[in-house]
Amino acid sequence: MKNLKKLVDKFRINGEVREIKPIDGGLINHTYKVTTDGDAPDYILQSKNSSIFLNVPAMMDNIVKVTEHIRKKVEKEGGDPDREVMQIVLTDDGKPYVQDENGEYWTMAVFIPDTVSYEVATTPELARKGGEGIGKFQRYLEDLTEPLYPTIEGFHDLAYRFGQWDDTLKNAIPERKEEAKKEIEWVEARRKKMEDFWKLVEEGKLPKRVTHNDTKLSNILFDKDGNVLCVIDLDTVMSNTPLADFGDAIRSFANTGAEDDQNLDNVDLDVAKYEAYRDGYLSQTADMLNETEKDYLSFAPQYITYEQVMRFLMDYLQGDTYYKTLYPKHNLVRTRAQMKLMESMEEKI
Ligand code: GN1
Ligand code: MG
Repeated sequence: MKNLKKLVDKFRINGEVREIKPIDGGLINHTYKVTTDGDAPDYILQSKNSSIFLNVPAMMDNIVKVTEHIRKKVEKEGGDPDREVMQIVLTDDGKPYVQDENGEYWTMAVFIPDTVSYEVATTPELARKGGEGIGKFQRYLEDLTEPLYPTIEGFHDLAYRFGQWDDTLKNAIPERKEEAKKEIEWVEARRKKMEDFWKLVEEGKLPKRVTHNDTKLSNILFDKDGNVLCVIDLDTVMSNTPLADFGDAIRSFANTGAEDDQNLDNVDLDVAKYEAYRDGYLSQTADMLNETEKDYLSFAPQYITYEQVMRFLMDYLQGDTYYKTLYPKHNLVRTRAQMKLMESMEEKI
C-alpha cells in the first residue's frame, strides 16, 4: 500500500487517498481500486502486463486519443461525459503513465460509480444492448483519422495468422502434431475460404476502422436501469475491420457452452442472441458500414472463431506458452470447443 500510494501520488488526483485494494477479474493486468475521502472521485490503478504490451507509452497514446475523441462526441450529443467515457488521469508532468523502479508501467482512470457489468449474456435483450454498446463505440470513433499504434502485431489479421500457422506446423512438438492431425486438417480445409475473405480487407473493400478488439460483455458498463454507459478495457484499441469486434462478440455472447467446454454437446450457436446482438449493433452503425461490410456481417463470427481455433491450436502445438492453461490438454480442449462453435455457425447463420 505504501509503495502504491507513492505511485498514486504522482498522478493528478483529487482528494486524500484512504485505501488501495486489488480488484479481481482480468487475466492480463493487475488492477486496484483507489478510494478517496469525502466527495472526491475514486480511481482505478492498473499495472500493464509488459510481456504482452511491449510499448505501453504508445498504447496509452492510443487510449488518450480515443477517449478524448469520444468525450467530445458525448458532450456534443448532450450525454454525460463523466459516465459515458473512460477518463484517463495524467501525472503531474502530463503523462498518462508512471514507470516504477522495476520498469513496470502504471496507469490511472477515474472510477465510474453505480455501474453494472455482466459476465455472460443470459438473455437476447442483454445481447442486444451489448451490440448497441459496441456499435456506439465504433460510431463515435468513425471520424478518428489519426493513425493508431498497432499495440499487438497481427492481432485479428488472418494473413499474419497464416504466416504464424505455417511456421508453427514446421516447428510443432511432433507428438502433439500427430495427436492433432484431425484438427490441423480441419483448419486447412477452411483456409481458402478464409484467405478469400481476407483479400477483401487487403483490397480495402472491407475498410479498417477503429476497433476495440476485446468485445466481451464484461467490457461494457451499464447503468442501474440497464442502459449502456460505456466501453472499458481499451488496451487493444487499434485499427482493423469492425467485423472483428462483431465476430468476437458473437463468439462469446452467443455460445450456449463455455469457450473451453469439454462436453461438445453444450456448445452451439444461440441464434436469438446472435440476431439480437446484430440488431443492437446495426441500430448504431447502419449509416457507417458500407454494403460489403453489411453483407459480411453474418460471416464475421466464423472469421474470428476460426482465428481463435488457430490461436488455441498453435499454442498447443508449440507447448502452451501464450494462454494460461489449467490442465495439460486445455488448449486442445479449447480448440475443439471453438471448432464445434464454428461448425454450428456454418450451419445456422
Ligand atoms: C485473451 O483478455 P482476455 O483473457 O479475455 C486474448 C483474446 C482471446 C481471449 C480468449 C491480448 O483475452 O484475444 O480472444 O483471451 N487477449 C489477448 O479467451 O491475446
Ligand atoms: Mg482484455
